[in-house]
Amino acid sequence: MRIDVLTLFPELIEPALHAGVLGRAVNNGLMSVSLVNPRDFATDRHRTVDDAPYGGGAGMVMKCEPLCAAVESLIEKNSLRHVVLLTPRGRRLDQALVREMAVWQDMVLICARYEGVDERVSEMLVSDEISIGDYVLSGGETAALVVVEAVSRMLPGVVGNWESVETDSFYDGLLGPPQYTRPPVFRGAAVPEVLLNGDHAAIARFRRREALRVTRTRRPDLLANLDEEMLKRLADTGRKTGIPEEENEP
Ligand code: 9D3
Repeated sequence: MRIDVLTLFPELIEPALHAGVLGRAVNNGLMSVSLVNPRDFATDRHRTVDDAPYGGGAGMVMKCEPLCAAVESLIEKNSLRHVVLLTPRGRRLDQALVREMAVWQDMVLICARYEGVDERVSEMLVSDEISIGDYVLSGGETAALVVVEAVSRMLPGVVGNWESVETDSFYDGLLGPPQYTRPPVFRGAAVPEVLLNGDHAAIARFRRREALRVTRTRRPDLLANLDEEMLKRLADTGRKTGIPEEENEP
């Protein structure tokens, strides 16, 4: 997958591309991420990228010309089909959207600063508008990193340990169970016995039950969204009947 990120602050994104799981994916060429600064496409003496809003009001708006010139140079180079604007008004990012994006050959992510981009950029060039959640950021850069990292994990070979992707997918739509490591007792607090005894079927049942308990306690809204298939998978690996019977509501 090829991703081009359009940003006035490439230095905000650059170091994150070379750390951890994402860093290995980029360094191994499993995905390529290029940073493009719209300022490099401004043609005036001061390389202007923003201007005051028509109609007045606070702040500045990102100008059409440099942004469009930058996007169009990428389209020519790569025959791009997905031009994404990161914006608070966009479709909320979730794992379902991440999966949709993971099959795209390429995308350009446009990061806005100031009060946003001239509406005409959206109308003329943008195919998708995405938000990462209902809180106010100062620009799209951190949102772009969220998209790049989440999408990268869905590409074959990026997460070295495929089991952890499978585990994530098993718990798709659920929170994970609590995890423990050594020592078996820490300041009087013991690790649940079942995890120590090597009975893998019992461990699987325990974890599934715990995942459901944690999800019900912390994010009951997630349980309402589970689809038929997911409920069946959870039931199949359980004792006969699955979810409702095994859960002991306080
Ligand atoms: C305070 C200005 N707001 C007036 C209603 C509009 C506004 C413009 C630009 C608010 C935030 C931003 C900058 N945010 C993003 O570029 C952004 C974002 C976000 O703020 N929250 C969640 N997802 C995203 S994706 C891009």
